[in-house]
Amino acid sequence: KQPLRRFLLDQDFCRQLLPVRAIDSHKGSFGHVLVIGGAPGMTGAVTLAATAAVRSGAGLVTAAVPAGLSSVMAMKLTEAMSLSLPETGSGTLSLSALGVIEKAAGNKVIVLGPGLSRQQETQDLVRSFLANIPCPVVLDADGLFALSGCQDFIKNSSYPVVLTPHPGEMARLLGVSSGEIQANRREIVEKAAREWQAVLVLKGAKTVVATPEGNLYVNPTGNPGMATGGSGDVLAGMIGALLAQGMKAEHAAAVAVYLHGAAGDEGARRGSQASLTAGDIIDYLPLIFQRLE
Ligand code: NPW
Ligand code: AMP
Ligand code: MG
Repeated sequence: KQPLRRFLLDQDFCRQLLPVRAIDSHKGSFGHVLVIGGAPGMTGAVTLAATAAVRSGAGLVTAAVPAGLSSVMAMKLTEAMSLSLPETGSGTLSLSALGVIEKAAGNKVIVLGPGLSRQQETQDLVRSFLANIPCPVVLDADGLFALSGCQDFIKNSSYPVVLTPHPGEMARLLGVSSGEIQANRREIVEKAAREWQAVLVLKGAKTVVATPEGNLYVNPTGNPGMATGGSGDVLAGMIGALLAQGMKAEHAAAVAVYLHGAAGDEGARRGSQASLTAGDIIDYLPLIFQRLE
């Protein structure tokens, strides 16, 4: 077991790590994020993740959703592209989407899980994907649901994996109550990051990011106004975008967590915590990035 290095995240840390845009750069310089998710009734989650990725500097973003939803996605998204994937009878992603995903994955970063659903075949698809990870991955939401008992898959990945559970999802992964997670956040996240060999983002007030090597980042930004549907989907897209721009996984996760909270704080300050929406977090990102440029 290696010694822990603890960091309190701040603006200078983010400024130092964010990629500088070279004068002759082009969209190919900033990576391609492929957001995979969506199910009937949950197109919003993919929309938020994909839009957040666009607003966080990714060169290209594609939202890959079940075929029946791709025209809805095309209506909702302008800057991001959409990709139609094979679907089950209930309109969620089917196992045969795996081949398409593997083909599309080259040179991309995948954000897997927002609004995906917990339909059995869709969950099987996630596990098949995790058994042979083709590129850097951010696993969130219903993507995390499929990870229970399969943590060894990510341990063997040759690409970085970032997991973004809220306390309820972390509790499910460990088979304990969310109360137990909240009572012992740092110790639990440190241990899981080491054991699962993944960058772990345990969300909630004072989000903590832990690495397999024993680094631990604590986030001071954010507020209870962010306890609203879709906030986490925004964060997943942001982490994907920073990964796609070439940041190391732990830095992409830590910087995205800080900026996501800062955007939520700005939204609450100019409006109110009660009225804050996940979309507002995205809308304040330009202001937050401006402070760092
Ligand atoms: P409780 O209620 O406190 O007992 P789930 P989800 C617990 C999509 N979305 N601290 C909570 O426990 C997502 O992307 C789509 C402690 C409850 O049991 C997913 O695909 C949207 N406990 C899907 O919905 C917008 C906490 O966890 C459980 C906790 C399901 O995701 C919304 C709830 O979590 C949403 O993002 C905390 N801080 N937070 C859209 N517009 O399309 C949660 N819990 O069952 O994992 O469901 O997070 O809603
Ligand atoms: P999710 O539950 O996946 O939608 O994620 C919720 C997001 O909002 C995470 O990034 C949380 O850290 C953030 N969030 C929720 N509640 C709070 C809170 N009380 N203080 C700070 N951030 C919060
Ligand atoms: Mg979530």
